[in-house]
Amino acid sequence: FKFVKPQVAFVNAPFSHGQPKRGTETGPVQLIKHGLAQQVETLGLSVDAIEDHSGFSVLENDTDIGKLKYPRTVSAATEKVYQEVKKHAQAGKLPVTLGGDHSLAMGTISGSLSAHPELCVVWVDAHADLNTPETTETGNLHGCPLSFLLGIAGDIPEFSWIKSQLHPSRLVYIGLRDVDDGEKRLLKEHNITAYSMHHVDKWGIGRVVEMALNDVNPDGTRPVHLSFDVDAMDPSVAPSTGTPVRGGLTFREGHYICEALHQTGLLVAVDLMEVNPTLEDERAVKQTVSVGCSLVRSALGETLL
Ligand code: Z70
Ligand code: MN
Ligand code: MN
Ligand code: MN
Repeated sequence: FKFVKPQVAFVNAPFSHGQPKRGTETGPVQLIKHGLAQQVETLGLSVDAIEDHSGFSVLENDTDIGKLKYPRTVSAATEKVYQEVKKHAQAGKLPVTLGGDHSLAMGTISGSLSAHPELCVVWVDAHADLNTPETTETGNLHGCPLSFLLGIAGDIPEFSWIKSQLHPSRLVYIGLRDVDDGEKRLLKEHNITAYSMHHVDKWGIGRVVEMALNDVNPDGTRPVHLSFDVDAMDPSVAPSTGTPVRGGLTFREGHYICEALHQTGLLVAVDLMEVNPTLEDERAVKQTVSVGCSLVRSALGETLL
């Protein structure tokens, strides 16, 4: 299985109700305005016409389910992204989903799994996004997508569209530094491999990526889905995001991850999430959008030489 010069399909997902700060719904349009689609074409890849997706509306009377906030709104948005990513992935294209908040990964990874059942996931984030409806302290669904994908969220009928399950051994994290106590328990309980910033410091990003890929994809045969939360980057590199956490990936460490995943030839989908162009000043926004674009370019094959 190798994916050589795939057709790229951007999935714009203007959505913010998986977390409390409005603004991530303007992420996709700002990334595209910055020239991302043309930049990707410059890499020699063909890009689908950008579709204008509506239907990310906030549902009325969307009362909390337990602690979960905007559950029906999040379910509808993520299911829509699922259908989009599924359609493109089944057509042999490489979907690049531009968020939007990270709850959308329920949709993107479900979509990838529908076309690539052997999928493994590299989740680059300051946060584990592994909370269950029981363990979540905030009720924000962007802190929960992986519990739904792993099938450990319990039975929430509103999310019954999530059929495909990701086995915990097919998930690896890079960049963690703000993990809730409940999530730490879940990581241990399900034996999920995670490389925190401590491991990046200890071994360097080169060895960390090598080990991460060896953990989830030892034979190098499985398709890889990269879900990149821009808050994995240090706030000095990507300031315009809802929950910046100090001590993050440097500019080069973030790009190295993307470059190394491209080099595997196994990348079948990319998410770039949590860019919030309404936070911080104009310079910070421009910097964050620009970094987001260059991370995607690296994942799609941009090289330094
Ligand atoms: C916390 C929660 C989170 C992103 C914050 C934070 C989760 N663990 N994810 N920012 N991207 O609310 O569950
Ligand atoms: Mn589309
Ligand atoms: Mn996240
Ligand atoms: Mn995060």
